[in-house]
Amino acid sequence: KMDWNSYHRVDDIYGYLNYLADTYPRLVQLVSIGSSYEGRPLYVVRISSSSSGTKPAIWIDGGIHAREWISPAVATYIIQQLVEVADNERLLRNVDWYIMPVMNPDGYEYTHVNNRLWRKTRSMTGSRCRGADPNRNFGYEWGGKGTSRDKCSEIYHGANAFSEPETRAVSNFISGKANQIKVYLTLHSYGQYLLIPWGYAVKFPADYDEMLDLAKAAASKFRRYKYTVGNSADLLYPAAGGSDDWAKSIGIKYSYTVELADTGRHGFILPASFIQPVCEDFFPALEVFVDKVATVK
Ligand code: 0X9
Ligand code: ZN
Repeated sequence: KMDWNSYHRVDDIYGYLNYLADTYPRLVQLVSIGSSYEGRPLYVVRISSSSSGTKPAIWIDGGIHAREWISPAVATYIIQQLVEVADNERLLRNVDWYIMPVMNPDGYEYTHVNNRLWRKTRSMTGSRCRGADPNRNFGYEWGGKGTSRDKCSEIYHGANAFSEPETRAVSNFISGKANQIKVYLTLHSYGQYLLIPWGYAVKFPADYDEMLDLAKAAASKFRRYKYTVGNSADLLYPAAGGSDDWAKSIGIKYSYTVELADTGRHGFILPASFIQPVCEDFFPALEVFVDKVATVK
């Protein structure tokens, strides 16, 4: 039904999500939170071992940036592990999961069919250049440093905050569950970093030390790939309008951007042979987040 030896098209991934929802109806719900610019469904997988959504929850998204193919691959792997591996049941005992493997399905398809290195959404901008950078389009410090109003730029921030249907759908969904969601993880590539807000400037949230401790604990779980932990603007560059900053700004305490493998040898064009090792290396780190948010151990 699905494998982690190759990168998959959106239809394949969505087929797998539908299969899981059909096969494990008590555990898995497929929620369509909206439509992409080109009309594709925006799917969030809810994984919960209880029918009432009252447990603290962890959100994970992938595929914000179209060309970062390892990100949807890791997100679908996490879904598979949580749903189909009995040994991982303890990860569901005290936590609900919301996982959106492909936040930018139009861009992702475009990288498969037209341009492997496309990054943005595919919305019409009224110029010859399409798309906004979804990770500059969130409504916190929108339009600040590390963004561009040039529609042809890779970091075009969009016409306004949440101008893109994809970021709007995500923000509406998460806002409605802001009290339940305790951890926000957004999967990107590449660089092997766990990035802590703020990203819009080299500024540190008041609870930065707690965020750093948890990130370090997660990073200590990685065996194969070494991850660097620290402030996003400091380690990379200032970039405003990111999803991580927005999630943090609405009160989701543990909000991180994960830059998956590698460190640049292959970069965005990570060979498919890396999928399995990157997934297997990453998954155990989730335990650290579960233990942090679980009400009862
Ligand atoms: O620039 C980005 O959007 C992310 N790096 S990537 O190479 N995947 O494009 C980093 C985002 C870090 N978070 C914020 N700047 N808010
Ligand atoms: Zn990215």
